[in-house]
Amino acid sequence: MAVRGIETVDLSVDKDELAGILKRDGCVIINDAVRHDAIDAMLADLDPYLGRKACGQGDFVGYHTKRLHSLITKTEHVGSFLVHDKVLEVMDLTLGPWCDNYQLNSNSITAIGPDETPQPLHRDDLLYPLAHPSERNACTSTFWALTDFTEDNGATRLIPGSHLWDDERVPREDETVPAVMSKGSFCVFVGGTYHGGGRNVTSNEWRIAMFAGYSLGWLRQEQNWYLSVPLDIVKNLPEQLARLLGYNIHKPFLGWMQDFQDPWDVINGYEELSSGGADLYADGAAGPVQGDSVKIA
Ligand SMILES: O=C(O)CCC(=O)C(=O)O
Ligand SMILES: [Fe+2]
Repeated sequence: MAVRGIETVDLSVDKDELAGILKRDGCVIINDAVRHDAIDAMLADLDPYLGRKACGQGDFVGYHTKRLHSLITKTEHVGSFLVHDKVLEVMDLTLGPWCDNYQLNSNSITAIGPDETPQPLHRDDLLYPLAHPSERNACTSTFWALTDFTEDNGATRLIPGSHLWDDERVPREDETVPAVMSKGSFCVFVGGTYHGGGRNVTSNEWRIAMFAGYSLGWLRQEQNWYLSVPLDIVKNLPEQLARLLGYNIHKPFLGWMQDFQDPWDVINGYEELSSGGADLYADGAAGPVQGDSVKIA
């Protein structure tokens, strides 16, 4: 029996309600968060790449699933999804308490085709050697529905509440619930929530998702953005997006360049040796301490 269903809310959902659902279930679906024309514009850019891309060759990546990465280098339309107000609100809630800033961890299309079998259930925070349940959430995942997600075409299956389980408890198929949602909605879940891509039993439907994962700003990112996105592209990104990629500093001084400079300042023309070094300590602090918002549990 499923633990409980996946709660679905509208974009207008109140922040406290959202926080309560995420705390209890570890997951939620936000309905109709973007217009279909924004999706269609992005898919039009990505279609040629998806057409050429081969399917995976493994139980985890699937045998009838196409994955496409480094989307920022392939379509300018992805940016507005990655910094969508509601997504950032969720990241403020689920990552904000344990870092001064969070970052993009990875970002890809996962397109599940006919005949795909279910992906093994897993937790996305398996990237990090953490015990469960943990005081801190290390990463939060979002799945945007670029096509309708149905039980038949491979909707991601989740186990609401499983973020609270310990490491001994093994997830069972009959505890999962499919994230059924319409094109333009997105599903979000914290790193400890068990989930997996669904089985596609249709004869001709591709379930297309855009995955964007975010993590605490002091962790190593899943994808190496510095080598994945050429600097010429980074320089032309909106500052908020470039900082999400990692062109940023986490207090007190993680990630500096040259004379303790913020990487965004450097790629915007800071000349090395032109200063003795910025003070990267937390604002107003007498020494190298963590920023105010970082709680050490
Ligand atoms: O595509 C999906 O629905 C899930 C994929 C997933 O969870 C993963 O690859 O980590
Ligand atoms: Fe996953």
